[in-house]
Order: sequence, then C-alpha cells, then structure tokens
Amino acid sequence: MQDESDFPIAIIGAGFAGIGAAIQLLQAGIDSFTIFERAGEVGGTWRDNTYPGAACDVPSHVYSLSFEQNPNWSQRYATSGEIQAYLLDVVAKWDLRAHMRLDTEIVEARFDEDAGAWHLKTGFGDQFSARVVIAGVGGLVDPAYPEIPGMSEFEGEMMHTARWNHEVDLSGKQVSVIGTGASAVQVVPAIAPIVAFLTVFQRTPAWVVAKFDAFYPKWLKKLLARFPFLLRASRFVKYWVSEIRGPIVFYNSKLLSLIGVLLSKWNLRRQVKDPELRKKLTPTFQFGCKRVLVSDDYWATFERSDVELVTDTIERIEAKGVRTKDGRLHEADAIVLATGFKLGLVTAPFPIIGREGKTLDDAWSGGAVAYKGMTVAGFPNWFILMGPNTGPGHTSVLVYTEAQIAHAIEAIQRIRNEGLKYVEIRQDVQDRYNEGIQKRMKHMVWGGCKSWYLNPDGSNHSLYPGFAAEYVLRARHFKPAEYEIVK
Ligand code: N01
Repeated sequence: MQDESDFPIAIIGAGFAGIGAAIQLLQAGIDSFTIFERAGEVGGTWRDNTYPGAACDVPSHVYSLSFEQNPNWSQRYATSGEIQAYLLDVVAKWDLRAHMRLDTEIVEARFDEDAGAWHLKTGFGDQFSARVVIAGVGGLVDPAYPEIPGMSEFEGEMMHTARWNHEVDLSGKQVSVIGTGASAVQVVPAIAPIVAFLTVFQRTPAWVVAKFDAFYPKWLKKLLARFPFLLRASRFVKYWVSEIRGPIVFYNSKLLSLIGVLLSKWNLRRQVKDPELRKKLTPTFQFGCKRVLVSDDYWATFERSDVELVTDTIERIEAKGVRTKDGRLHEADAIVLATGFKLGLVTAPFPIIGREGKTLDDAWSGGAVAYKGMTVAGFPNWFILMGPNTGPGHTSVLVYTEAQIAHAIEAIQRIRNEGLKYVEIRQDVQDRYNEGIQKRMKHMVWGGCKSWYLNPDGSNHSLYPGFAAEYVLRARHFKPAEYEIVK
C-alpha cells in the first residue's frame, strides 16, 4: 500500500537505526514514512542474537537512544533480551507499528531522476515510491558459516550463535564451540555449567578486558527515574570514559597498546592460574587490532575440568564430531558456530540502481565508500545509517547513528520545504573525504592482523578512524554546499 502523503519516505530496516530514524522524524514533525522490515519482528541484532549469554558489551546507559533513556536497565551491560524488550517498548510508545510493513523485504531500489524518487520493489512484487530512503539495514546481520569439509556429515545439532535453536537442549551434552570472538566469549561461559563437556576451538586468541558488570539496585533505578539528570550524567560519564580510552583501542601506538595489553594480561592472570593455558590464550597481535572483547568469566571457564581449549587446526567435521589436524576426533553431540557475520558493507544489500543506471555494487567495486558513511555520489536522496567507515571499536554505535539521522532529516527538510527534486553528494567532496579517511587509517591499529574489519585487499571500509565526538561534530549537519541541489 503506497503512502498517500506527497512526501513519502522509506526507512529500510527496523533495528536500532530504523527505529531511531522513525522517532527522530516524528520529533521533527514528519510522519510520512513507512518502515520496511524483512523479518516478522523489529529489533535487528537484538531480535536475532538470542544465544545464551548474549548481551551488549557497551554499557546500557550509552547503548540506548539518547532521547529514550531508560532508568530501569537491570545491570551495567544489558542482556540481548532486555535490549529487545526496550526496543519493543520504544516502538509501542511511539506507535511505530502503524508505520511498519513487517515480513516485507525490499529486493530492488531504482532511482527515477525525472520524478526525484526511488522506486522500491518488495519481495511480493509490489512497488513503493519514496522521495527519500533511509537505509538502516545493518552491517553484521547474516551469519557467516565456515567452510569446513564434512559439515553436512555431522549427525548432531549444529547452530550458529546468530540463529540459536532454542528447541535444542544442550544440558548434559558434549558441545563444541568453533570461534573465539565477541559472541563466543559470551556463549562459552553461559553454557559451560550446563553441558557435560565443552570443547572450544580457537584459531586466534583475543585480547579480553575486564567487564566489571554489576546489577543496578532497586533504589538506584528509582533515583534515576526520579531525577533524569542523573541518568544523563551517568550516560555522559560512560560516554566520555570510553572516548578517553578510545586511542588505546584504535590508535597505532606501542605505548598506548601496552596499556591495553597490561589491562588484559591482568584480567587473564586473575582468571587463569595455569601458565601453559595462559600462553595459549594470549594473542600475539597488537591490542585493538581485532575487536577487544569484554568479559569477567570467559577465560576463567577454561580452568574448569569439563572444558577444553583446542588450538590445533580443524581438519574436518565428521558424523561424530570435529577432527583436528593432529588426528584427534573431538566427539560432539552439538556444534555451536560462533564464527561471526558476513560483512554487509562489502556489497549493496540488494540491487540499488542510482542515477544513469549506476549500481551501488559498481560504485563500491573498490570497497564501500560514502560521504561520512551516509551519502554516495550517483545515489541522490539515499541516506545510509551505520554505513562505510562509521563503525566504532571503542564506544556505542548509536552515537554515530543519531548524528547520521540528524543529517538526513536536515536534508529532508530542505528537499521538502524548498520543493527540491533531489540532493546528491558531490563526487569531489566524497572523494576528498574518503582520501582523508584512508590517510588516517595509516595511524590506526587495524592493519596489522586479519579481522572482519578489513576487506580482502587489507583496506578498511568498516571503522571510523577517530573519536565518536569528532565524527558527530562532522556529520550531524547537512551542508548544502557539499551537495548538488537539483530543483
Ligand atoms: O564474530 P567474529 P563474532 N575455523 O568474526 C572464528 C559484534 N558483536 O560473532 O579470529 C575456525 O569476531 C574466528 O577466528 P579468527 C562485534 O562487532 C558484538 O564473535 O578469524 N575458526 C573468530 O574467532 C563483533 O566484532 C557484541 O582466526 C573460525 C570467530 O570465529 C562482531 O559482532 C557481541 C572459522 C568469529 O569471530 C562479530 O563477532 C557479539 C573457521 N573456519 C558480537 N571461521 C556486543 O556485545 C571463523 N572462525 C556488542
């Protein structure tokens, strides 16, 4: 059903980004938007990642919308279920379901230059025309399944952390976990106490720092609800602490990295007594090069007699378990793939055809680029949320997203109020911006190891090389001089 308004806006994706965009539009007095979501429910990451132990490793007072702060977070680092409940509450409060088309996948977008509009095709074959598109499809959405020989021969249960099968009861089973990234450090300590035996296959160890998680007592929640400025103060402090610590995580400096290494080694020593085990768990790459993990109990799990860390390379998966290169068969009733995600930013999420028939895949053939991660030359009136080079390694991604939404809304107001056909980022402005970003990358720590941050050629089109505050200052306003303005 086409929105009847004369200025229809499409938001693609009903995760944090899409929900945030919808609310900020309403706050700006714009309600002519439709949210398209391919899944049957809102929530994105927090709808999909329901594995035991799933939580956010950014403090909840910062990892929430600035205009929808929640005094009732039960602990410093909220669980996935609690974040999803928060999103459902926010959606209900703002009555966003009235704007939503769930189970509706956008499969193609084509720009009509004469009309200054995007024609979006849904999976059902119908079409929706929007003057502006805000794309909040996320970067880490589709699970990456490893290509290990023999995977189809396995006779037990196999599941990816991002597609947890709650029908499977792991209690009393022999379970193998493949992968030791951000998802693994949460699922491993959560399932270890319930399974009969846990084998964790580590290809590369990770730097893990202490989490110092804690439940918020009732009186504190009451106080935060009664005096919202205290909640804002808590958010402010947590945000600036992560900013101040940021360079330890992202800057390529031996001295700063050493601070991170010392903190992580302290965390390792307090959790693991066995020096051999400690050695196996200690990374050899620079601190921050891969995502720094946060946990108080991941490493300690390996001290249990019913948990084994395997560092031999996996050769194949067989009917009864996982065989490593040393010839050993590690028997398993279930295998958990904590192997991460396909990086959504490498290609367009679906065919996106801009001006003069140019596709986004063509524009991104040398790596995903956009102006401040948001707008791409040749793709007018299209605003990306959480786009190329806007990921943080050290703080809440939502800070970046809110700035992007503010930018898009200022553009929308211009287009609507001045009767413009479209605005399109100037190619020279986009190129200069990205040259600057890649120049700054040389001073960042991410080039020295293999991670999902990097494209196969080693270039980084995922993370923002700097502070969140600086990005926000640069990105939050729409500057007409940087755009082609077409009436
Ligand atoms: O995935 P990952 P993730 N054989 O790609 C290993 C976000 N996130 O789901 O390092 C053996 O980090 C792989 O090994 P290696 C966050 O941005 C956030 O854990 O490539 N092993 C690695 O150990 C994060 O960065 C939260 O050598 C194989 C692991 O699998 C991103 O999601 C929580 C293999 C994959 O680690 C991804 O995290 C969770 C193979 N064939 C996730 N293939 C928060 O709390 C892969 N591996 C906010």
